[in-house]
Amino acid sequence: MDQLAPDVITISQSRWSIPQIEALLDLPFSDLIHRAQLVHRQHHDANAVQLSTLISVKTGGCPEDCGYCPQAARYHTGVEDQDMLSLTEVIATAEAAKAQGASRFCMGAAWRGPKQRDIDKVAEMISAVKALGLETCATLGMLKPGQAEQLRQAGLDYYNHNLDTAPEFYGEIITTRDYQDRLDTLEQVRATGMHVCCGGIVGMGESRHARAGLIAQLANLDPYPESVPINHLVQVAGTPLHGTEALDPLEFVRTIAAARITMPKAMVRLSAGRQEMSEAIQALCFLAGANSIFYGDKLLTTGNPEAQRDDALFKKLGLHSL
Ligand code: SAM
Ligand code: DTB
Ligand code: SF4
Repeated sequence: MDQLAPDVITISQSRWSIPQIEALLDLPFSDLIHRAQLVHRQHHDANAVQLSTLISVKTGGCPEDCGYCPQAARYHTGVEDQDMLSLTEVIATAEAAKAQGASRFCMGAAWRGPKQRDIDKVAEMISAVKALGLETCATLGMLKPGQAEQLRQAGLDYYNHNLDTAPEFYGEIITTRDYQDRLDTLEQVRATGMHVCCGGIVGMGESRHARAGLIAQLANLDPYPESVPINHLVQVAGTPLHGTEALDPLEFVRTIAAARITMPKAMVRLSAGRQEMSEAIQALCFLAGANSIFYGDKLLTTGNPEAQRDDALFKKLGLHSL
């Protein structure tokens, strides 16, 4: 039997220790999913999943050394560099995404951080996308003082900046910016009143303890992020993490459940890695509390399931889109 009674589970907790999260991850699978469902149904429509479309507004040539990333200039991954897209191209893609059913549009750029002229251009994109009635998100790297406020004023609803992994494992993956830099950017975003989108990547060779450490970091942000993307590493040839031993897919599902339980009101996003995942595992992720996906056949540079495939999956599972 589950050690904790259901009424204890539904009381929200403001701080989570790593051992508490490890205890969640260690639960029998059915108990963990049951607890995640209890929390999920208390705060969300269990059969609704938000559709978010991604666009890479500036691709490749990034000076950073994130070991998972196909866009880092120092790795030879075959990703073609692309200067910033025009406003017209972004609007056309956002209109198409909306017509296809997306309600959220996320603009990503392969920068360490934006320069002032970049902010000016992205601000125009944000305003135009917002004017289409889409929820807006941007992920542009580290922000300097004042930049988050300019983005907010342009109409940005969420800024995405991931912690990626636990502090103890972080140095194995990235050396060109540290954990505190990421926390500082998140703090700047929070200070403007914008929503925070912050998550991480699993399947990078980290331990279960490190996955618990990532979830603890996210859940203990005060307040915890409104949006939590959980990415499964997409292994790209040429990156240092290519060839990492595959993670048991059920371990990914457990991580989603832990995110749901510890951050009850957040949108938990089943993010990168769906193309390599079976429908059954995706269904378990929804059961574990994921309530958003990237929709459309491309993430930033890698593939994502075709929209028609996702439509068929939603039909099979009786899910409706938000
Ligand atoms: N350059 C900016 C930055 O890193 O802050 C924004 C764009 S970056 C591509 C956004 C996020 O995508 C990263 O923080 C990482 O979590 C995720 N990501 C990048 N490559 C990935 C991969 N191969 N598999 C899974 N997630 C990945
Ligand atoms: C996030 O957490 N995942 C998205 C979004 N935020 C920007 C990016 C996934 C990128 C996967 C690798 C690629 O396509 O380049
Ligand atoms: Fe650059 Fe972002 Fe990729 Fe890191 S994740 S290499 S910062 S594009």
